[in-house]
Amino acid sequence: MKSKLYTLLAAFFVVLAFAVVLPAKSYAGELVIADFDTGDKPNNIGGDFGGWDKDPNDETQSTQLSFEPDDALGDPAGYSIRLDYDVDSPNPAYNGFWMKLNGEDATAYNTLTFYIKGDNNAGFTKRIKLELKDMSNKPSPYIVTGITDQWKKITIPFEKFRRISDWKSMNEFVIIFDDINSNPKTGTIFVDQIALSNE
Ligand SMILES: [Ca+2]
Ligand SMILES: [Ca+2]
Repeated sequence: MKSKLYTLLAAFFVVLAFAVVLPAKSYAGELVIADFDTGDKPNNIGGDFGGWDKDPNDETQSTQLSFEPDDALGDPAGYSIRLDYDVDSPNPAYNGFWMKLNGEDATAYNTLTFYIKGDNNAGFTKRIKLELKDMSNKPSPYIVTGITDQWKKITIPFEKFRRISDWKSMNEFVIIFDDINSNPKTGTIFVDQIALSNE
């Protein structure tokens, strides 16, 4: 009788342990790098970010960054970032968005995720180039295609970023608009909820 009670108790604690441990584990499977929900810098891991331009003196091309009260996860108090790009220039043109990853250790994760959409009024490219860099600063490129005017989650396994050699210490996430991949050459793209996850 007594041993039956112990068995029941043991079973109860095993179930309890799973109930407590499993959700905690899946929660720890994601690191949000930037949700932009403060509507300000820095990102969630203390990293700076902004728009960049191949030639800041060339007024015919740029990416302007601003915060947009349109959150990818539907939070009414949240924000995304709005990138107004222009690679329509008589000169070679490329520009975009950069964000520091502050030496973050990514070895507990295997996937980069974020949300993206375009703006119908301004027009938008369906295709952008990304780069991820570790501290060696070698750009590891990836082309994102199929952007629409609705929020879409992009999921990229780490092995697509072939030139990253040290996932222990990440430096930078970059979005590039250029006069080859960007069509139309001026437009607006929204980005939100950049994260590392374990899928
Ligand atoms: Ca957000
Ligand atoms: Ca222009």
